[in-house]
Amino acid sequence: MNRRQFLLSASSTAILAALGRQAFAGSMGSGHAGHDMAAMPGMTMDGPADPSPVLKRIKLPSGRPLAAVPRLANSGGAGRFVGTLSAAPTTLTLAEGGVKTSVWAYNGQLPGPAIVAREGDTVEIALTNHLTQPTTIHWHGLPVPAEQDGNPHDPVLPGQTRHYRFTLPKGSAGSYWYHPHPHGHTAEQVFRGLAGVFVVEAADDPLRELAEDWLVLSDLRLTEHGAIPANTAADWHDGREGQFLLVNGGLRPVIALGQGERRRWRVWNATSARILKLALPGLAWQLVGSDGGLLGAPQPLAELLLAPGERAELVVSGSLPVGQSATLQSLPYVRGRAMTPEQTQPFTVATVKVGRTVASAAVPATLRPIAALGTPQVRRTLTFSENMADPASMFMISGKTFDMNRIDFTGRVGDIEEWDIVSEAHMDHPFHLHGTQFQVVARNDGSGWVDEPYLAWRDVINVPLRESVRIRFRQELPGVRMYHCHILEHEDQGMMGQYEVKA
Ligand SMILES: [Cu+2]
Repeated sequence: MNRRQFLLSASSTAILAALGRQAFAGSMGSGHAGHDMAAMPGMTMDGPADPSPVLKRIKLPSGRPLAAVPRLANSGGAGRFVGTLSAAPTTLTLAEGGVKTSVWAYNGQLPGPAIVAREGDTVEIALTNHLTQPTTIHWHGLPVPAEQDGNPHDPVLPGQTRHYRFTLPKGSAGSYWYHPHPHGHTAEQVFRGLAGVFVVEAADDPLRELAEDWLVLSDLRLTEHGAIPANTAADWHDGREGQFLLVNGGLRPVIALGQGERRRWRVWNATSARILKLALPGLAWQLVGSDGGLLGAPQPLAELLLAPGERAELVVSGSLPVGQSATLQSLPYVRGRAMTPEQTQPFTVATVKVGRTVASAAVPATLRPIAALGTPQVRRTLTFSENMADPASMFMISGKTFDMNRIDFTGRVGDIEEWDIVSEAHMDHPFHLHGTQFQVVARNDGSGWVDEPYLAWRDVINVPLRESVRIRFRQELPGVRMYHCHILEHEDQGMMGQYEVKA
Protein backbone atom coordinates (compact mmCIF):
# COMPACT_ATOMS: atom_id res chain seq x y z
CA MET A 1 0.00 0.00 0.00
CA ASN A 2 1.52 3.34 -0.92
CA ARG A 3 1.18 6.44 1.21
CA ARG A 4 -1.75 7.86 -0.65
CA GLN A 5 -3.71 4.63 -0.50
CA PHE A 6 -2.96 4.35 3.19
CA LEU A 7 -4.16 7.86 3.85
CA LEU A 8 -7.23 7.19 1.80
CA SER A 9 -8.27 4.15 3.71
CA ALA A 10 -7.29 5.37 7.15
CA SER A 11 -8.67 8.84 6.85
CA SER A 12 -11.85 8.07 5.00
CA THR A 13 -12.84 5.50 7.58
CA ALA A 14 -12.13 7.92 10.38
CA ILE A 15 -13.91 10.78 8.74
CA LEU A 16 -16.94 8.77 7.79
CA ALA A 17 -17.20 7.28 11.24
CA ALA A 18 -16.95 10.40 13.27
CA LEU A 19 -16.93 13.66 11.39
CA GLY A 20 -20.49 13.21 10.27
CA ARG A 21 -20.96 16.78 9.07
CA GLN A 22 -22.26 15.85 5.66
CA ALA A 23 -23.25 12.79 3.72
CA PHE A 24 -20.25 11.67 1.76
CA ALA A 25 -20.47 12.82 -1.81
CA GLY A 26 -19.16 9.68 -3.40
CA SER A 27 -16.38 11.37 -5.30
CA MET A 28 -13.59 9.56 -3.52
CA GLY A 29 -11.36 7.25 -5.42
CA SER A 30 -13.64 6.82 -8.41
CA GLY A 31 -12.39 7.14 -11.94
CA HIS A 32 -13.04 10.86 -12.36
CA ALA A 33 -13.52 10.29 -16.05
CA GLY A 34 -14.25 13.95 -16.37
CA HIS A 35 -12.90 16.91 -18.25
CA ASP A 36 -9.31 16.33 -17.20
CA MET A 37 -9.15 12.98 -18.90
CA ALA A 38 -10.51 14.41 -22.12
CA ALA A 39 -7.97 17.20 -22.34
CA MET A 40 -5.08 16.77 -24.74
CA PRO A 41 -1.52 17.34 -23.54
CA GLY A 42 -0.60 20.98 -23.88
CA MET A 43 -4.19 22.10 -23.99
CA THR A 44 -5.52 24.56 -21.48
CA MET A 45 -8.86 23.59 -20.06
CA ASP A 46 -11.68 25.98 -19.33
CA GLY A 47 -11.75 25.34 -15.62
CA PRO A 48 -10.79 23.06 -12.77
CA ALA A 49 -11.52 19.38 -13.25
CA ASP A 50 -15.07 18.53 -12.36
CA PRO A 51 -15.93 14.89 -11.71
CA SER A 52 -19.67 15.61 -11.41
CA PRO A 53 -22.26 16.18 -14.13
CA VAL A 54 -22.99 19.67 -12.83
CA LEU A 55 -21.17 21.50 -15.60
CA LYS A 56 -23.51 19.96 -18.15
CA ARG A 57 -26.41 21.74 -16.43
CA ILE A 58 -24.90 24.87 -14.96
CA LYS A 59 -23.11 27.44 -17.10
CA LEU A 60 -21.60 30.64 -15.83
CA PRO A 61 -21.26 33.57 -18.20
CA SER A 62 -17.60 33.92 -19.12
CA GLY A 63 -15.31 36.06 -21.19
CA ARG A 64 -16.70 39.37 -20.02
CA PRO A 65 -14.41 42.34 -19.34
CA LEU A 66 -12.77 42.11 -15.92
CA ALA A 67 -15.23 43.60 -13.42
CA ALA A 68 -13.98 46.40 -11.22
CA VAL A 69 -14.23 45.61 -7.51
CA PRO A 70 -16.84 47.97 -6.04
CA ARG A 71 -15.57 50.14 -3.20
CA LEU A 72 -17.10 50.52 0.22
CA ALA A 73 -18.44 54.04 0.68
CA ASN A 74 -16.46 56.17 3.13
CA SER A 75 -18.49 58.55 5.25
CA GLY A 76 -15.45 59.79 7.18
CA GLY A 77 -13.43 62.87 6.38
CA ALA A 78 -9.73 63.27 5.71
CA GLY A 79 -7.67 60.75 7.68
CA ARG A 80 -10.69 58.73 8.65
CA PHE A 81 -12.38 55.81 6.91
CA VAL A 82 -15.88 55.15 8.23
CA GLY A 83 -17.94 52.39 6.64
CA THR A 84 -20.69 49.87 7.23
CA LEU A 85 -20.69 46.17 6.43
CA SER A 86 -23.59 43.78 6.68
CA ALA A 87 -23.01 40.02 6.59
CA ALA A 88 -26.27 38.59 5.29
CA PRO A 89 -27.82 35.85 3.18
CA THR A 90 -28.80 37.12 -0.24
CA THR A 91 -29.73 35.74 -3.64
CA LEU A 92 -27.65 36.38 -6.74
CA THR A 93 -27.94 35.26 -10.34
CA LEU A 94 -24.53 33.71 -11.01
CA ALA A 95 -25.38 31.05 -13.59
CA GLU A 96 -27.04 31.47 -16.97
CA GLY A 97 -30.75 30.86 -17.55
CA GLY A 98 -31.93 32.86 -14.55
CA VAL A 99 -30.69 30.26 -12.06
CA LYS A 100 -30.64 31.79 -8.57
CA THR A 101 -27.96 31.11 -6.00
CA SER A 102 -28.23 31.76 -2.28
CA VAL A 103 -24.99 33.22 -0.97
CA TRP A 104 -23.79 34.91 2.20
CA ALA A 105 -22.29 38.25 1.28
CA TYR A 106 -21.03 41.54 2.64
CA ASN A 107 -23.42 44.27 1.52
CA GLY A 108 -24.93 41.86 -1.02
CA GLN A 109 -21.76 41.82 -3.15
CA LEU A 110 -19.50 39.01 -4.36
CA PRO A 111 -16.66 39.67 -3.57
CA GLY A 112 -17.41 42.11 -0.76
CA PRO A 113 -16.81 45.83 -1.26
CA ALA A 114 -13.17 46.91 -1.28
CA ILE A 115 -11.99 49.07 1.58
CA VAL A 116 -9.44 51.57 0.29
CA ALA A 117 -7.69 53.68 2.91
CA ARG A 118 -4.33 55.38 3.35
CA GLU A 119 -1.44 54.93 5.73
CA GLY A 120 -2.17 56.92 8.87
CA ASP A 121 -5.95 56.69 8.50
CA THR A 122 -8.18 55.67 11.36
CA VAL A 123 -10.62 52.99 10.20
CA GLU A 124 -14.04 52.50 11.77
CA ILE A 125 -16.20 49.69 10.39
CA ALA A 126 -19.59 48.78 11.81
CA LEU A 127 -20.39 45.12 11.09
CA THR A 128 -23.93 43.84 11.51
CA ASN A 129 -24.42 40.10 11.58
CA HIS A 130 -27.59 39.04 9.76
CA LEU A 131 -26.50 35.40 9.62
CA THR A 132 -27.92 32.70 11.88
CA GLN A 133 -24.47 31.86 13.28
CA PRO A 134 -21.72 33.90 14.96
CA THR A 135 -19.24 35.72 12.77
CA THR A 136 -16.28 38.12 13.12
CA ILE A 137 -14.17 40.15 10.73
CA HIS A 138 -10.48 39.34 10.68
CA TRP A 139 -8.37 42.09 9.07
CA HIS A 140 -6.05 39.62 7.39
CA GLY A 141 -2.46 40.84 7.45
CA LEU A 142 -3.09 44.25 8.96
CA PRO A 143 -1.28 45.22 12.18
CA VAL A 144 -4.46 45.96 14.15
CA PRO A 145 -4.84 45.64 17.95
CA ALA A 146 -5.62 42.07 19.01
CA GLU A 147 -9.04 42.99 20.41
CA GLN A 148 -9.98 44.55 17.03
CA ASP A 149 -8.76 41.65 14.90
CA GLY A 150 -11.89 39.50 14.83
CA ASN A 151 -10.39 36.69 16.90
CA PRO A 152 -12.65 33.69 17.49
CA HIS A 153 -12.82 34.85 21.13
CA ASP A 154 -14.84 37.91 20.07
CA PRO A 155 -17.83 36.55 18.15
CA VAL A 156 -20.43 38.92 16.76
CA LEU A 157 -23.65 37.06 17.50
CA PRO A 158 -26.64 36.96 15.13
CA GLY A 159 -28.42 40.32 15.21
CA GLN A 160 -25.50 42.13 16.84
CA THR A 161 -23.49 45.05 15.52
CA ARG A 162 -19.79 45.34 16.28
CA HIS A 163 -17.69 48.47 15.75
CA TYR A 164 -14.12 47.70 14.71
CA ARG A 165 -11.66 50.54 15.08
CA PHE A 166 -7.93 50.74 14.32
CA THR A 167 -5.29 53.01 12.81
CA LEU A 168 -3.16 52.07 9.81
CA PRO A 169 0.48 52.74 10.69
CA LYS A 170 3.04 54.26 8.37
CA GLY A 171 4.68 51.56 6.25
CA SER A 172 1.52 49.41 6.17
CA ALA A 173 0.65 50.12 2.52
CA GLY A 174 -0.24 46.88 0.79
CA SER A 175 -2.93 44.47 -0.38
CA TYR A 176 -4.88 42.87 2.45
CA TRP A 177 -8.29 41.33 2.81
CA TYR A 178 -11.01 40.83 5.34
CA HIS A 179 -12.97 37.68 6.09
CA PRO A 180 -14.82 35.94 8.94
CA HIS A 181 -12.88 34.08 11.65
CA PRO A 182 -15.47 32.52 14.01
CA HIS A 183 -14.29 29.23 15.39
CA GLY A 184 -15.59 26.28 13.40
CA HIS A 185 -17.48 28.38 10.82
CA THR A 186 -14.75 30.19 8.90
CA ALA A 187 -14.60 27.86 5.90
CA GLU A 188 -18.35 27.85 5.36
CA GLN A 189 -18.70 31.62 5.71
CA VAL A 190 -15.90 32.22 3.20
CA PHE A 191 -17.02 29.65 0.62
CA ARG A 192 -20.57 31.00 0.77
CA GLY A 193 -19.17 34.40 -0.21
CA LEU A 194 -17.95 36.41 2.77
CA ALA A 195 -14.62 37.98 1.81
CA GLY A 196 -13.48 41.36 0.60
CA VAL A 197 -10.23 43.16 -0.11
CA PHE A 198 -8.57 45.96 1.81
CA VAL A 199 -5.99 48.12 0.07
CA VAL A 200 -3.82 50.50 2.05
CA GLU A 201 -2.34 53.21 -0.13
CA ALA A 202 1.08 54.69 0.59
CA ALA A 203 1.65 58.36 1.07
CA ASP A 204 4.58 58.01 -1.31
CA ASP A 205 4.08 55.14 -3.74
CA PRO A 206 6.89 54.50 -6.27
CA LEU A 207 4.41 52.78 -8.63
CA ARG A 208 1.68 55.43 -8.36
CA GLU A 209 1.90 56.23 -12.09
CA LEU A 210 0.94 52.72 -13.18
CA ALA A 211 -2.69 51.88 -13.81
CA GLU A 212 -3.94 49.03 -11.61
CA ASP A 213 -6.01 45.89 -12.07
CA TRP A 214 -7.24 43.96 -9.06
CA LEU A 215 -7.80 40.22 -9.33
CA VAL A 216 -9.68 38.68 -6.43
CA LEU A 217 -9.54 34.92 -7.00
CA SER A 218 -12.21 32.83 -5.29
CA ASP A 219 -13.62 29.34 -5.68
CA LEU A 220 -17.26 28.59 -6.34
CA ARG A 221 -18.94 25.21 -6.23
CA LEU A 222 -22.53 24.82 -7.37
CA THR A 223 -24.98 21.96 -7.46
CA GLU A 224 -26.93 21.25 -10.63
CA HIS A 225 -29.68 23.45 -9.16
CA GLY A 226 -27.30 26.35 -8.68
CA ALA A 227 -26.97 26.02 -4.90
CA ILE A 228 -23.71 26.23 -2.96
CA PRO A 229 -23.44 22.82 -1.29
CA ALA A 230 -22.05 22.12 2.17
CA ASN A 231 -18.60 20.61 2.57
CA THR A 232 -18.19 16.91 1.96
CA ALA A 233 -16.02 14.68 4.14
CA ALA A 234 -13.40 14.89 1.40
CA ASP A 235 -13.50 18.71 1.61
CA TRP A 236 -12.98 18.59 5.36
CA HIS A 237 -9.95 16.47 4.73
CA ASP A 238 -8.31 17.96 1.64
CA GLY A 239 -9.76 21.45 1.73
CA ARG A 240 -12.58 22.58 -0.53
CA GLU A 241 -12.08 23.47 -4.17
CA GLY A 242 -14.93 24.49 -6.46
CA GLN A 243 -15.70 23.84 -10.12
CA PHE A 244 -15.27 27.53 -10.88
CA LEU A 245 -12.31 29.79 -10.16
CA LEU A 246 -13.75 33.30 -10.23
CA VAL A 247 -11.92 36.58 -10.78
CA ASN A 248 -13.78 39.48 -9.14
CA GLY A 249 -16.88 37.26 -9.16
CA GLY A 250 -16.70 36.51 -12.90
CA LEU A 251 -15.53 33.46 -14.83
CA ARG A 252 -12.55 33.69 -17.21
CA PRO A 253 -12.72 37.46 -17.66
CA VAL A 254 -10.85 39.41 -20.32
CA ILE A 255 -8.25 41.78 -18.92
CA ALA A 256 -7.23 44.69 -21.14
CA LEU A 257 -3.60 45.71 -21.54
CA GLY A 258 -2.16 48.27 -23.92
CA GLN A 259 0.67 47.33 -26.25
CA GLY A 260 3.88 48.34 -24.47
CA GLU A 261 1.88 49.28 -21.39
CA ARG A 262 2.89 48.30 -17.87
CA ARG A 263 0.07 47.70 -15.40
CA ARG A 264 0.19 46.89 -11.75
CA TRP A 265 -1.83 43.83 -10.80
CA ARG A 266 -2.81 43.05 -7.24
CA VAL A 267 -3.78 39.38 -6.93
CA TRP A 268 -5.55 37.84 -3.95
CA ASN A 269 -5.93 34.11 -3.36
CA ALA A 270 -9.26 34.25 -1.53
CA THR A 271 -10.05 30.56 -2.01
CA SER A 272 -10.53 28.17 0.90
CA ALA A 273 -7.86 25.70 -0.08
CA ARG A 274 -6.62 26.03 -3.66
CA ILE A 275 -2.86 26.50 -3.97
CA LEU A 276 -2.52 28.47 -7.19
CA LYS A 277 0.48 28.14 -9.45
CA LEU A 278 -0.11 30.91 -11.95
CA ALA A 279 1.62 31.43 -15.29
CA LEU A 280 1.21 34.00 -18.04
CA PRO A 281 3.07 32.61 -21.05
CA GLY A 282 3.71 35.15 -23.80
CA LEU A 283 3.65 38.24 -21.60
CA ALA A 284 6.40 39.67 -19.42
CA TRP A 285 5.68 40.03 -15.73
CA GLN A 286 7.69 40.72 -12.62
CA LEU A 287 6.97 40.46 -8.92
CA VAL A 288 6.91 43.81 -7.13
CA GLY A 289 5.01 43.10 -3.93
CA SER A 290 3.92 40.44 -1.45
CA ASP A 291 1.32 40.26 1.35
CA GLY A 292 2.64 43.26 3.23
CA GLY A 293 3.36 45.60 0.34
CA LEU A 294 6.20 46.33 -2.04
CA LEU A 295 9.45 44.37 -2.23
CA GLY A 296 12.82 46.11 -1.99
CA ALA A 297 13.27 45.69 -5.74
CA PRO A 298 11.34 44.02 -8.59
CA GLN A 299 12.06 40.31 -8.95
CA PRO A 300 11.97 38.23 -12.14
CA LEU A 301 9.08 35.82 -12.14
CA ALA A 302 8.36 32.66 -14.08
CA GLU A 303 5.46 31.12 -12.19
CA LEU A 304 3.65 32.61 -9.22
CA LEU A 305 2.80 30.23 -6.39
CA LEU A 306 0.01 31.77 -4.35
CA ALA A 307 -1.32 29.88 -1.33
CA PRO A 308 -4.81 30.42 0.12
CA GLY A 309 -4.83 33.80 1.85
CA GLU A 310 -1.70 35.01 0.07
CA ARG A 311 -1.40 38.11 -2.12
CA ALA A 312 1.06 39.36 -4.75
CA GLU A 313 1.69 42.55 -6.65
CA LEU A 314 2.91 42.21 -10.22
CA VAL A 315 3.82 44.48 -13.07
CA VAL A 316 2.54 43.00 -16.33
CA SER A 317 3.87 44.36 -19.62
CA GLY A 318 2.00 44.42 -22.92
CA SER A 319 4.79 42.69 -24.81
CA LEU A 320 2.61 41.23 -27.59
CA PRO A 321 1.42 42.75 -30.88
CA VAL A 322 -1.88 44.62 -30.87
CA GLY A 323 -4.84 42.24 -31.04
CA GLN A 324 -3.05 39.23 -29.60
CA SER A 325 -3.99 37.55 -26.35
CA ALA A 326 -2.26 35.65 -23.60
CA THR A 327 -3.78 33.26 -21.07
CA LEU A 328 -3.42 33.57 -17.33
CA GLN A 329 -3.19 29.90 -16.40
CA SER A 330 -3.50 27.86 -13.25
CA LEU A 331 -0.85 25.16 -13.62
CA PRO A 332 -1.07 21.73 -11.98
CA TYR A 333 0.32 21.74 -8.46
CA VAL A 334 0.47 18.59 -6.38
CA ARG A 335 -0.27 19.39 -2.75
CA GLY A 336 -0.81 15.96 -1.28
CA ARG A 337 -4.57 15.62 -1.56
CA ALA A 338 -5.70 12.24 -0.32
CA MET A 339 -9.44 12.06 -1.04
CA THR A 340 -9.82 14.19 -4.14
CA PRO A 341 -7.83 14.16 -7.38
CA GLU A 342 -4.91 16.49 -7.86
CA GLN A 343 -5.13 19.01 -10.70
CA THR A 344 -3.56 17.36 -13.75
CA GLN A 345 -4.00 19.98 -16.48
CA PRO A 346 -3.56 23.74 -16.72
CA PHE A 347 -6.80 25.71 -16.85
CA THR A 348 -7.65 29.24 -17.91
CA VAL A 349 -8.09 31.82 -15.17
CA ALA A 350 -8.38 34.86 -17.44
CA THR A 351 -7.48 36.11 -20.90
CA VAL A 352 -5.25 39.14 -21.32
CA LYS A 353 -5.98 40.99 -24.56
CA VAL A 354 -3.42 43.43 -25.89
CA GLY A 355 -4.93 46.56 -27.42
CA ARG A 356 -3.59 49.79 -28.86
CA THR A 357 -0.28 51.18 -27.67
CA VAL A 358 -0.34 52.88 -24.29
CA ALA A 359 2.63 54.75 -22.84
CA SER A 360 3.38 54.10 -19.19
CA ALA A 361 6.06 54.81 -16.64
CA ALA A 362 9.09 52.59 -16.14
CA VAL A 363 9.37 50.42 -13.05
CA PRO A 364 11.97 51.87 -10.65
CA ALA A 365 15.00 49.66 -9.93
CA THR A 366 14.33 50.00 -6.21
CA LEU A 367 10.90 50.22 -4.60
CA ARG A 368 11.38 50.75 -0.87
CA PRO A 369 13.94 49.77 1.76
CA ILE A 370 13.32 46.48 3.58
CA ALA A 371 15.76 45.84 6.40
CA ALA A 372 16.52 42.29 7.45
CA LEU A 373 15.39 41.48 10.99
CA GLY A 374 18.46 40.91 13.14
CA THR A 375 19.48 38.15 15.50
CA PRO A 376 16.39 36.70 17.15
CA GLN A 377 15.82 36.91 20.91
CA VAL A 378 13.51 33.91 20.77
CA ARG A 379 13.60 30.73 18.69
CA ARG A 380 10.71 28.28 18.47
CA THR A 381 9.80 25.26 16.40
CA LEU A 382 6.20 24.61 15.37
CA THR A 383 5.36 21.29 13.79
CA PHE A 384 2.55 20.56 11.35
CA SER A 385 1.22 17.04 11.52
CA GLU A 386 -1.84 14.93 10.87
CA ASN A 387 -3.32 12.04 12.77
CA MET A 388 -5.76 10.38 10.45
CA ALA A 389 -6.72 7.81 13.08
CA ASP A 390 -8.23 10.45 15.38
CA PRO A 391 -10.98 12.50 13.75
CA ALA A 392 -11.17 14.74 16.81
CA SER A 393 -7.63 15.95 16.25
CA MET A 394 -6.76 15.23 12.68
CA PHE A 395 -4.80 18.39 11.92
CA MET A 396 -2.34 19.56 14.54
CA ILE A 397 0.27 22.18 15.30
CA SER A 398 2.99 20.89 17.63
CA GLY A 399 0.89 17.85 18.45
CA LYS A 400 -2.22 19.75 19.55
CA THR A 401 -5.48 20.98 18.13
CA PHE A 402 -6.81 24.43 18.95
CA ASP A 403 -8.23 25.09 22.40
CA MET A 404 -9.74 28.52 22.93
CA ASN A 405 -8.87 28.27 26.64
CA ARG A 406 -5.21 27.39 26.15
CA ILE A 407 -2.42 29.90 25.50
CA ASP A 408 0.28 27.88 23.77
CA PHE A 409 3.18 30.15 24.77
CA THR A 410 3.97 33.78 25.44
CA GLY A 411 6.14 36.36 23.70
CA ARG A 412 7.01 40.00 24.20
CA VAL A 413 6.30 43.15 22.23
CA GLY A 414 9.40 44.18 20.28
CA ASP A 415 11.27 40.86 20.47
CA ILE A 416 12.54 39.42 17.24
CA GLU A 417 11.19 35.87 17.06
CA GLU A 418 12.42 33.15 14.73
CA TRP A 419 10.05 30.25 14.09
CA ASP A 420 10.83 27.08 12.19
CA ILE A 421 7.59 25.75 10.76
CA VAL A 422 8.38 22.07 10.26
CA SER A 423 6.08 19.85 8.27
CA GLU A 424 5.68 16.23 9.25
CA ALA A 425 2.45 16.28 7.29
CA HIS A 426 1.32 14.46 4.16
CA MET A 427 -0.04 17.54 2.48
CA ASP A 428 0.90 21.19 2.08
CA HIS A 429 -0.38 23.53 4.78
CA PRO A 430 -0.10 27.31 4.30
CA PHE A 431 1.00 28.97 7.56
CA HIS A 432 -0.60 32.28 8.58
CA LEU A 433 0.28 34.51 11.53
CA HIS A 434 -1.92 37.32 12.87
CA GLY A 435 -0.89 40.77 13.99
CA THR A 436 2.26 41.39 12.00
CA GLN A 437 4.19 40.62 8.84
CA PHE A 438 7.10 38.19 8.78
CA GLN A 439 10.18 37.66 6.64
CA VAL A 440 11.00 34.20 5.30
CA VAL A 441 14.67 33.65 6.17
CA ALA A 442 15.28 30.18 4.72
CA ARG A 443 13.58 27.05 3.48
CA ASN A 444 14.48 23.40 3.78
CA ASP A 445 13.10 20.79 1.40
CA GLY A 446 14.88 18.01 3.25
CA SER A 447 18.28 18.55 1.66
CA GLY A 448 19.37 21.42 3.93
CA TRP A 449 18.50 25.04 4.66
CA VAL A 450 18.61 27.43 1.72
CA ASP A 451 18.62 31.17 2.39
CA GLU A 452 15.74 33.13 0.90
CA PRO A 453 17.03 35.08 -2.13
CA TYR A 454 15.27 38.38 -1.30
CA LEU A 455 13.39 40.05 1.52
CA ALA A 456 9.62 40.37 1.49
CA TRP A 457 6.92 41.06 4.08
CA ARG A 458 4.48 38.20 4.26
CA ASP A 459 1.71 36.87 6.47
CA VAL A 460 1.11 33.57 4.63
CA ILE A 461 3.73 31.07 3.54
CA ASN A 462 3.01 27.68 2.06
CA VAL A 463 4.79 24.88 3.92
CA PRO A 464 5.04 22.00 1.43
CA LEU A 465 4.63 18.50 2.80
CA ARG A 466 7.72 17.29 4.64
CA GLU A 467 9.48 20.64 4.18
CA SER A 468 10.35 23.44 6.61
CA VAL A 469 10.21 27.22 6.47
CA ARG A 470 12.07 29.60 8.82
CA ILE A 471 10.49 32.98 9.48
CA ARG A 472 11.38 36.05 11.56
CA PHE A 473 9.08 38.77 12.80
CA ARG A 474 8.37 41.27 15.53
CA GLN A 475 4.98 41.99 17.11
CA GLU A 476 4.53 45.68 17.86
CA LEU A 477 1.25 45.32 19.76
CA PRO A 478 0.33 43.21 22.81
CA GLY A 479 -2.45 40.65 22.97
CA VAL A 480 -3.47 37.15 21.97
CA ARG A 481 -2.53 36.29 18.40
CA MET A 482 -3.58 33.33 16.31
CA TYR A 483 -1.43 31.26 13.97
CA HIS A 484 -2.98 28.60 11.79
CA CYS A 485 -3.19 26.72 8.56
CA HIS A 486 -4.98 28.82 5.95
CA ILE A 487 -6.73 25.84 4.41
CA LEU A 488 -9.88 26.99 6.12
CA GLU A 489 -11.28 23.49 6.68
CA HIS A 490 -8.11 22.62 8.60
CA GLU A 491 -8.30 25.84 10.63
CA ASP A 492 -11.91 25.05 11.56
CA GLN A 493 -10.86 21.57 12.68
CA GLY A 494 -8.29 23.07 15.01
CA MET A 495 -5.05 23.40 13.03
CA MET A 496 -4.53 26.60 14.93
CA GLY A 497 -2.78 27.89 18.02
CA GLN A 498 -2.65 31.13 19.94
CA TYR A 499 0.05 32.88 21.86
CA GLU A 500 0.04 35.92 24.07
CA VAL A 501 2.31 38.84 23.25
CA LYS A 502 2.99 40.62 26.56
CA ALA A 503 3.56 44.35 26.71
CU1 LIG B 1 -3.81 22.73 6.47
